[in-house]
Amino acid sequence: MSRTAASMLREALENVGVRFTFGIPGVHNTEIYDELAKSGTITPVLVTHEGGAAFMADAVSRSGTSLGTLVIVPAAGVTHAASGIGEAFLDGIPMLVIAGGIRRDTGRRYQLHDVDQHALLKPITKGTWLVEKHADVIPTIYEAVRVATSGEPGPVFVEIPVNLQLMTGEEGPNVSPQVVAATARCKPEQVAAAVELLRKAKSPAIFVGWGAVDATAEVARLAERLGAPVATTLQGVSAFPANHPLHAGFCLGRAAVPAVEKSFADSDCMLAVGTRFGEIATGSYGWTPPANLVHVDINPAVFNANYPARVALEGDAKSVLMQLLQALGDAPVATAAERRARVEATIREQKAVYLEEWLRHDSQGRVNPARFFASLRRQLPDDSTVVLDDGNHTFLAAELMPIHRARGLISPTDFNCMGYCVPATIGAKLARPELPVIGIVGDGAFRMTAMELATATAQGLGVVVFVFSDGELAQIAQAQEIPYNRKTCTVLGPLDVAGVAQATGAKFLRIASDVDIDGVIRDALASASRDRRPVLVDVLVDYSKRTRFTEGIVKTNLERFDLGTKARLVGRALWRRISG
Ligand SMILES: Cc1ncc(C[n+]2csc(CCOP(=O)(O)OP(=O)(O)O)c2C)c(N)n1
Ligand SMILES: [Mg+2]
Repeated sequence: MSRTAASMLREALENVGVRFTFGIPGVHNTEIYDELAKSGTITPVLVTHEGGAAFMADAVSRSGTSLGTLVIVPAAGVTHAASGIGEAFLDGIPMLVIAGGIRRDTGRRYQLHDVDQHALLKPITKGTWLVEKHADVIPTIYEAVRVATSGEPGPVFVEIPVNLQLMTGEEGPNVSPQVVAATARCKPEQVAAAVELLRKAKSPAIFVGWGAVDATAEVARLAERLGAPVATTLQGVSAFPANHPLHAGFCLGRAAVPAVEKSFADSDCMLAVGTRFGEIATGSYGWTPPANLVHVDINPAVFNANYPARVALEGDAKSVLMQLLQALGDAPVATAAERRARVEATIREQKAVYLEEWLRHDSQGRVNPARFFASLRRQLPDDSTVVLDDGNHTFLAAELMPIHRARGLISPTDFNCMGYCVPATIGAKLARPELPVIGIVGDGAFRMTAMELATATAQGLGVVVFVFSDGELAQIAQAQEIPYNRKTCTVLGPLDVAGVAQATGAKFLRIASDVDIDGVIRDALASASRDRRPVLVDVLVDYSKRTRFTEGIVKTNLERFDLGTKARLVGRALWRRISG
C-alpha cells in the first residue's frame, strides 16, 4: 500500500509498544505529530525544551514500562536533546530518538536546520540511521529498537527526511519487531569456577549496579546463601532493597558508608554484577579489589577495564545469576550461616551509628538532611519513585534514603548531567501515574530545567519536587573549599522558588527548619495526589556536614598526586589561609 512515511512511523512505534513521545513540533516533523494525534496507544507530549524531552524519555525507559522516545526537529532540537541522549548513553538506558530531516529531493542547499545530525550524535548513540525510502521506515525503526534494547542498552537515532513524510510511497515486505531475549553467554566451566571461588571465600561480598536492577531476587538469594553483604553503585542504589538485612549501602572503599566499609573490610572475594567500576561507582577508584573478583556483565568490554577479573561471566544479570545459583546447589556453604549472622549484625550496628552521627549533627536551625530523609522514608510508600539530580543532594540521598523497590531511585550518573531531575520526574510519573513520584534537586540544577514544571502542570501530573536550597553549587563548592579557600563561580544568586511555582502553576510549600519536615512532606504528598498538579517544596537544607562520598573522593584524589603537585596544592591552600 502506498502511504506517507509519517503513517508508517506511527504504525512502527505502536508495534514496538511506545507509549509516549516527547518533543516539540517544527516544519520537519508536523506530519509525524499529526499522525501521532490519531494513535490510540501513543501520547505525544509537548515539552518546554528538548533537553527536558530527552530526560523525560530517559525516565520512561528507566521505569521499565516502555521505550522512551523523542520526536524532535532536526539540528536545534537534536543539540538541545543531546544532554539527555548523552546521559542515556553513558548510563546504558535505551532510548529512541526520531528527528525529521531536511528535504532530500529538491537539491537545494542552505536549507533550514541543515547540519550532519549523524556526526553530531555518533559519539552518544549506539547507532544512527537515515531513512532513504518509504519501504525502509518500518524495518529501520525495528532494527533501531533492537539495537537500543540489546546488549548494554543505549540511545539510537533515526532521521526521517520531511519529503518522505509529506509524500506517499510503497511499503516494503511485511516485517515484525524483534524480541530481544535475555541470555547468558558464559560457559559452564566458568560458572563452576566462579562458584568454587565464592564457596571457598572466607568473606565473600557482592557489589551491584544498574545492570542488576531486574535481578534483585537472585542477588538476594545468593547473598543469603553466601552470607555476603551487598553494596551498590550510585546508579544501582535501587538494585538491592535497603530493608534487606544484608544491604550494606552505597559505594566502595573509603567513599563508602560505614556499613559497607566495615562489612567489606576483610572481603577476599567479590561478586560484582552489572557495574563497570566507573569513577563514581568506586569513589574515584579509591578502592582496592580482592584478587578473586567475579565480574558479571552483559557488555564484555567492561571486563578487566579498571580491575582484573578472576572470572568474567558475560550475559544478562538474571540469567547468569540463575546459573550461579543452580551451580551452587542446595548443599550448605561452609560457615555461611554463622557469617551471615555476623555480617547482618555489623550492618545493623553501623547503619545505626551513621544515622546517629547525622542526627546528632547541629544543623543550626536549618534542615538536617538525615531528618528530612527519615521522614520522607516513613511517609513515602515503598513502590514510589525517587528522582535525583546531580550534586551534593545526590550523595546525601544515596547514603541516607533507603530505597525498597528495584527502579525506585533514578539518577543521572556517568554523563552526570545537571538539569535531569525536574523533567525526569515528569517522565517517571507519566510512566507510572498511579504511584507517587518525587524529585530531589539542588538549587543550581533546578534553574536549568525548572520551566518543565509548566509541562507537569499542563499534563496534570501530581509530582512533588523538593529543591535543596543551599545557595551554592555545593558539590563543587565543597571541593573548592580546602584547596582554593575560595568559591569561584559556585555561589548562586538569589532565586525566588515561590515565584517559579507561581509562574508554572505549581503549588508552593517550604521546609524552613526541622519542625516543618513531617507536616510539609505530608501536605505535599497529599495535595499532589489529590489535585493532580505539581508541588514545589523549597527545603532550606543544611550542607555543613560532608557525605562519606565527598570526604572519600577528596582524600583519594589528593593522595594520588605526585609529591611536587601535592606540595604545590597544599602550599597554596596554606598560603591562602594565612593571607586570607
Ligand atoms: C551540566 C552540568 N554542568 C556542570 C556540572 C558540574 N557540577 C556537578 S555537581 C554541581 C553542583 C550542583 O549544584 P546544585 O544543583 O545546587 O546541587 P548541590 O550540590 O548544591 O546539592 C556542578 C556544578 C555538571 N555535573 N553538569
Ligand atoms: Mg545547591
